Amino acid sequence: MKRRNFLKNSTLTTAGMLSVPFLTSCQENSSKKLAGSDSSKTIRPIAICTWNFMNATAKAWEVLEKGGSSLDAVEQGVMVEEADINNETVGVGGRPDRDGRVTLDACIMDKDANCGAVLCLENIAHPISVARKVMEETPHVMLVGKGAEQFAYEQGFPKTNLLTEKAKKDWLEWKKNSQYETIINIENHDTIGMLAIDKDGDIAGACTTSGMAYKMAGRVGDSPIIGAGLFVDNAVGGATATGVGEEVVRTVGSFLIVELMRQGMSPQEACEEGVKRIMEKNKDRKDFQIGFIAINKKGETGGYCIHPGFSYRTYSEEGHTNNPSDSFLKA
Ligand code: SD4
Repeated sequence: MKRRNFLKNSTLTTAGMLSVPFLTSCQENSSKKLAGSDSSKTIRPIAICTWNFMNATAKAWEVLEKGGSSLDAVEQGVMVEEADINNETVGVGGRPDRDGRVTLDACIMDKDANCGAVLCLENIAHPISVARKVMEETPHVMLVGKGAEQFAYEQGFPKTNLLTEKAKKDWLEWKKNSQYETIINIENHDTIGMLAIDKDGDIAGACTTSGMAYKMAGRVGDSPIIGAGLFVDNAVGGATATGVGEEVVRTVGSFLIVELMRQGMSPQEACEEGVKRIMEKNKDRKDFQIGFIAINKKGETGGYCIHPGFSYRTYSEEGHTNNPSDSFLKA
């Protein structure tokens, strides 16, 4: 049975319960205007993603420009990074766990609050597409490990070696010292989270990663967790995250940001508040990076991070820009 049909009634009911009283204030309270965006005007279609992934947003734009759905746009957009062996934090070429296994996490969410995720998936090059199949072809939201892999083969995905020679060499080098640490803006932070609005004004999002380099076997971060690494509410907007997933999970970061937008904050203000909540729980710790991006129903965007160095890419009919994000800890 298709998940869409299976859950149709219950998702509609939930959306109805969650929606309303503050919706209109989203626009009225948008005080900050971001580079390249005019807050008086609705900008869509539009695609945005974490970091400066120009090819990924260009692909998403190609879909949107032809009148394609935001769901197809985010899937096809992030697949570009999953296939790029030079991106060491996503898909093929991703850094392995400490035992040398590349395990991938991804999730996707559509305009109707349907969602799907795969966690700790091995040997499959495009976890985002498996996540979409989980959403569309099963009654479940998440599949993990061997079960997810088995499901992928059943759906026709080919077995692929994800560990490149370079990633293997780096891992063997790392094993000599076995230090488990993150280097801000350099290592572990090229996860792609993407949000898009299509010509009908519908929002979808996708997030995909190989997670933290040299993580413990079985470790999963925020990226495939709906509400943490990604959240979309078609009545309000969407948000997605990159960085140290444990901290994003603790505040259910992306859900929080969407809820803040529902209460009237602009995407920028909501991302700032999301980062502040994390820092309130980490008063003595400044050795990690997190970046959030968000979009609202009008196509206004925002991004904020802990440390300088994070940026997000926007692609719309107004052109494409790399937006340096303001940061909690100034340079
Ligand atoms: C994680 N949030 O697994 C991911 C890591 C990340 O770029 O963003 N990498 O915690």
